[in-house]
Amino acid sequence: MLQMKETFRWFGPNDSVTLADIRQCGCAGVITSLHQIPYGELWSREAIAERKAMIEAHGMEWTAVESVPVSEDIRTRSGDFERHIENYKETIRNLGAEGVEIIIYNFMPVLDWVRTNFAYKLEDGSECLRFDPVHFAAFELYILKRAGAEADYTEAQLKAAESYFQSLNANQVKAFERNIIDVFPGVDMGFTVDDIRRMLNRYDGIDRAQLKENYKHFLEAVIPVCEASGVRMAVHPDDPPYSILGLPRIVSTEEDIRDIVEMYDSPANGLCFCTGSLSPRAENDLPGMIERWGHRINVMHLRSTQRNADGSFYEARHLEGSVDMYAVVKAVLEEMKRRKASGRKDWQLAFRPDHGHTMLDDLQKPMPPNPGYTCIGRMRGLSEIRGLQLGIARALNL
Ligand code: DNO
Repeated sequence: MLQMKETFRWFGPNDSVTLADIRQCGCAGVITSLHQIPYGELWSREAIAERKAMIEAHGMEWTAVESVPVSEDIRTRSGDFERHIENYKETIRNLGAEGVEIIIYNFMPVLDWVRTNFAYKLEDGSECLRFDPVHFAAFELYILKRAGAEADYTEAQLKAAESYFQSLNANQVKAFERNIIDVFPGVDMGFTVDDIRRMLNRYDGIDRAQLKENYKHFLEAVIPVCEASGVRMAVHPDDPPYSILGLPRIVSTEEDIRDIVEMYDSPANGLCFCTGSLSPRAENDLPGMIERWGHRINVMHLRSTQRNADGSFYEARHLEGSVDMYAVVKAVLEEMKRRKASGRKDWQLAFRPDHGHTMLDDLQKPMPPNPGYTCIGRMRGLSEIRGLQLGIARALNL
């Protein structure tokens, strides 16, 4: 019977969710990174081997790296980008030599994923992550003070943003600011608003076409090294999947995916299919995208969002919300079946339940440094998807 490989994200030895916890959730592998190494620097073979041994000692495998971060120098093709690309290539070789075969990364300018609320209360008392364009407008207008930001919002949104911002006290403003500018997975960058302004300035003159050009250069440099090292790249979609801060975002739609696949034709140039990131955009037909681009998917993040009419969304339970998780899992199992039939060695796709709600005991704990990555909420999502895929595979004889 066909089943996806079950994994959990792990933020390394400092993560309060331990490898032993993850094993008890039933995972075969973890997805992790060497978060202690600064963006752009080299990962030595020794450091990789040490981390791998730690995971294997708990009876699991290191399924994929998330992420080997792409530095802002690489994305903007300025500063130290040539050295960073050489380091990236050497890191790929070292990962390949240690048998770690999948690298997740993103090409989002300046910020990684963005939410405006980390503790949005649901009707049952659990909490989830939420993005509200009105709150983001408040950040842009009153904290970042980005020139021209008004043009990205409607009159009604601007009004609502003003009253939202006025409703916050000084401590709330501070927390709100940190939530937006310093949520880089597994690492506290310590960025200030001025840092973000400086980073934004580096994108002067970089439009969509130029960012795609820079991305193409990156792929041309790293994909041949992947092919020679037995490593496959998996680009993570933009989250949310549209332009923010006036910056181009180029991994948001099916057209973007087609462009990326065509930029460099190789199985090593693949996708991390994140249903949660892609779903705030209603026209992203997720099962259809899996059907059409599944051959280039190298790993999956499974979660759902609930879209609202005002453009806001929150992270729904894994089997609820705007994502048809039944259709998604069915499409993935069918893709695995096609792969197996054609003799592909990488027929089995791995997924992690991306994010989970803060619920039960986790509500009593301090806000985790990695919002969305509580153990219990993710375990709930993993278990639900586990049951769903078992049911589909049995019923359809997959
Ligand atoms: C959010 C994550 C992303 C992802 C990176 C990949 O929870 O899915 O931060 O890890 O964008 O580079």
